[in-house]
Amino acid sequence: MATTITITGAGGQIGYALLFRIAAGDLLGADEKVRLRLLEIPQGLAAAEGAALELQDGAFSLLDDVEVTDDAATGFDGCNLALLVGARPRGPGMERGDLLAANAGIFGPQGSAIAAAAAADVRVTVVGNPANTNALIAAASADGVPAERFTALTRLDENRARAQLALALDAPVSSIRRVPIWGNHSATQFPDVSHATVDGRPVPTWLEQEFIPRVARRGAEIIEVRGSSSVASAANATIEHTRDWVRGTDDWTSAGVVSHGEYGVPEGLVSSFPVRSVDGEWQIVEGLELSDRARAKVDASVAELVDERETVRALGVL
Ligand code: NAX
Repeated sequence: MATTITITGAGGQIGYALLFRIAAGDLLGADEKVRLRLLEIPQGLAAAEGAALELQDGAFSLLDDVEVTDDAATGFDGCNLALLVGARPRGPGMERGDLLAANAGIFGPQGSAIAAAAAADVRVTVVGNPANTNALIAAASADGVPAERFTALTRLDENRARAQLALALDAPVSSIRRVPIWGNHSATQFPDVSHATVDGRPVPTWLEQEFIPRVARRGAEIIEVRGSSSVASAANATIEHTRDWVRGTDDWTSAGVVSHGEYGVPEGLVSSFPVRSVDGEWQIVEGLELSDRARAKVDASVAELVDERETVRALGVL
């Protein structure tokens, strides 16, 4: 039996970086066959079809089948894992409300199509921005699918945070653990060093001042230097997030998951938390102490999520 994986925006940059790693077994391991569904809009179909031809040329032994489509019902048919990468970028003169509305028009119908066509065990990773609120909209539109099956990617932020700490401390990145991201995948995110360890020892707190803006600005820095937004690192984080969800974790990581009121985050919001993956489900790590400073930072990012939800509600989407 192969696992069916749907990638939206498969003709785009992150899609291109994802497809070949999935086909090579990086997501589900070297023994698991995969069936890929590449879902695009009509303008993106040619690029996705080109990628599908290249997938053939890769002669991947794990790749059972590739289908390219612009029809959501076909794209999500029998899907076990959905990686929602395709989104509407912010165009010139577009306000934040316009961006939320345009993406609600994508993620609402995709949530409905997932509910109608996907497999009963479907798990959804939303990458396309604004990722947290897009995940919220998709979940709200997917009647009968538990909201916990919809998550937003904040693993890239966590990876950036761990890498920056490793550089600052001149330590291997593998020695840095427990650097959760709280809140929204946006400039308000709170990368939290207060629980971080390097080789099991606490990380000096003086790092925080320099570190938080550096992590939050990293996406902009990549654009400045590279001339284009993060692609391979985003695909890598998408694979790590989804792989950990399926296979489990032995320590904390970060993911945007639905709140049940943990840490005072309003119920129903998709917010990033420290999480563990146990038996195929994300569990929020509870009981952590938050300093007043940390609390204020979490609250500020969560306030932005509340505001996004209000904007979307005012549009009549939720
Ligand atoms: P690209 O513009 O290269 O690709 C997007 C693709 O999505 C295009 O091929 C487009 O045709 C397709 N698309 C648009 N609407 C669609 C729809 N309704 N159904 C299916 N496909 C659709 O962007 P790329 O660099 O690949 O980035 C994709 C998304 O990831 C963006 O929204 C970006 O902001 C977001 N990111 C999220 C990150 C995260 O950590 N959560 C980090 C990286 C990235 O910035």
